[in-house]
Amino acid sequence: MRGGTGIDRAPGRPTRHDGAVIEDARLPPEGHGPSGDATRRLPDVERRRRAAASLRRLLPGLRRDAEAALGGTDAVAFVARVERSYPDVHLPLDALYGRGSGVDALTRRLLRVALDAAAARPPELRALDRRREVDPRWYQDPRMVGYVAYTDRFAGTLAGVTGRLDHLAELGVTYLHLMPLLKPREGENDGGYAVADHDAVDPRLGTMADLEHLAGELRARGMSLCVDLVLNHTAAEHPWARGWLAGDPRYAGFYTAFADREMPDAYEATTPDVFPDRAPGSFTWVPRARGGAGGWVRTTFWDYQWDLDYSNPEVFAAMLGTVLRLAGHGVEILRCDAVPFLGKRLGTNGQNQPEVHDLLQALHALTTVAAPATVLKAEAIVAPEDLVPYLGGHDRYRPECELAYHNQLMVLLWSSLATRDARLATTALRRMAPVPAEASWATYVRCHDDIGWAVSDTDAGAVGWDGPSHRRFLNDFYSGRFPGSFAQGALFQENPETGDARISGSAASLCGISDAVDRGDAGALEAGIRRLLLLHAVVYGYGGVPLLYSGDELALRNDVSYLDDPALADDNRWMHRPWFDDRPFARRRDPSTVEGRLFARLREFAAVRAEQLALHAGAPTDVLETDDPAVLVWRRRHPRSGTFVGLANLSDRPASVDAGLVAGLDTVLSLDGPVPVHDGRAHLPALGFAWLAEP
Ligand code: OTU
Repeated sequence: MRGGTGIDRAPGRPTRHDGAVIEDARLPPEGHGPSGDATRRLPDVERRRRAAASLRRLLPGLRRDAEAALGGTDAVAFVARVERSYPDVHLPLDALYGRGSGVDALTRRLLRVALDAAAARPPELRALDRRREVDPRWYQDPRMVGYVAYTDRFAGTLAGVTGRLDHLAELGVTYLHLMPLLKPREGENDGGYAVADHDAVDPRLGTMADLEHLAGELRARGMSLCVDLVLNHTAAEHPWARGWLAGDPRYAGFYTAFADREMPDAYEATTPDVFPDRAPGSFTWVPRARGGAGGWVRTTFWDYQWDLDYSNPEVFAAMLGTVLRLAGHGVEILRCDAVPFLGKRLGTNGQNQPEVHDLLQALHALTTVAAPATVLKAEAIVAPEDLVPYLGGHDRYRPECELAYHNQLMVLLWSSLATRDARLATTALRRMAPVPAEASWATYVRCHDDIGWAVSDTDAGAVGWDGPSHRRFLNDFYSGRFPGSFAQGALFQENPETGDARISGSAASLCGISDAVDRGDAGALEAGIRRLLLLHAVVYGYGGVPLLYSGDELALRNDVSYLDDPALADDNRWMHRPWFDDRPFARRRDPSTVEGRLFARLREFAAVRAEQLALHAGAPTDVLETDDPAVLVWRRRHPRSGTFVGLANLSDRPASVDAGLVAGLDTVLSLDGPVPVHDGRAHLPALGFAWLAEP
């Protein structure tokens, strides 16, 4: 039951991926923000002084406790981590919860949680912690290649994944993201993003012991396990939610609810709907329990996903416990879901608020203290200027997430394929702020979600396009409505009030492979394969950690079988969440098949990538201007290996760039042999790409 009553539906309501609105998101005027704003405005030096004094008071006791809990060198290492990270814990907690002196006590309490978690780590994980303290930027190694899959669709169960590790090894995978696998609610569960128990695995997939076992097997093969951390909400059936509703004092203030529509209406006036077609609004009416809570409960996503209220430090403490337990089970990378939404402010779009960054910084610092082998990956599908801060790129640098999805690169690649023109990509990528050297992008072509056209109006304007019309064009193009489109996707969450929509569909289908197969057109099939490989070549060679989405290595097309399952039928994102199919899999070594071509090339991409020091993710990527609008050019420089240049021709015609861009470089990867240079130009065929590097 979702409240639609009395909500102003006038045109002009905020749209989700509308650059114009994203750019309008401003902090509320002074005096309207949470109390932490006073702390946030203090000069850095003053805040650091407070933190240093607080650490001095705490250290003697902490040393004793660490010695007792860990002993020996582990205790020394733990205390060193606390000393190093203390400001990164204390400053954000002070901004979030620092009314009076309570923050010192809170910090002490949370460090105790971290110490207990460190002590509970099994010997193999302590050994991994050691390694990662020696090599803290391990995730930036050019050998890193991620693979993203649903456990059941990929291998049936967690135990079944073991049988697929050779497949992953062949693809050079060093990082396995298994889609949500904690116990979800019954029935609809948003693909597992409605968690009913953080301490249990979905029984259909296995047990926590299976998860630990798999993590160990992966570790033994040099692969890291990544799991989703759904921070923003729990299922309505989660014990925290049940406890809160029943009035259990341990869960008081865990969720937000209002007795009438006044505040929900005020919030919704400026908050875009995430799922406008079936879950409009951001609040759901929940009848009040006797002696307990209820009312209009904040539900940003589906009505059965209740938003946690992080203005309550108990919620933060509870989530920290969850994180450290998952790390203790052997999870090395936590994909922090939907993080932009963690802090809500009236009068804003409810995303990317200062609290969100404070929360992530504190969570990150405490995780590093307890389990230094662990890294955080931000899932923030937002405008470019809002994205870089999740990697710690803010005015006052403070470590935040080591990784974040590069949704800009993903969106701009799809946009460029449709327009056969790389200028928007070049402009927008050049305008992005650099990321701190210790952080990296997770680059990807497709994922389990829809594609939201996060193209900003400013970037569109810079190449002479109108933002809204371009986004409309992209929806028309990828839903296949646009005349001559090669794509077979579908609109997701079309919002008739705003005209906004996103796109579902598998990479292969969006690249034209479905259309070509349906029409039996060999030329079109060739172009579709080249598009799919081109996108992956950019993503593998851009710098960062490339994430391969399961099924793309076999060019799997849209799968409409989800329509037969009533729990899935209303969410067309399931069309691009494929079942791993043994028939196409069996063709992967046959170079005369589509599967064989994709599989062999992706193996090659990973192998070549592993040898390119310039693809170490700590080196910056520079996107370069060029005089041929069809070509995306990027350059990476590494002090040891020298220069690396990537070229991608996103059009269906031959293209060329100034030969000076590639002077002295050899082609290390391409579909078409070494890049020919003549007449002062380096030439690429239609949909051609190349990586070039110093010999
Ligand atoms: C995430 O996505 C998940 O990836 C989705 O599969 C979930 O449905 C959702 O959270 C709720 O848990 O809006 O359309 O900026 O864009 O978190 C997908 C982040 C989403 C949001 C993103 C969200």
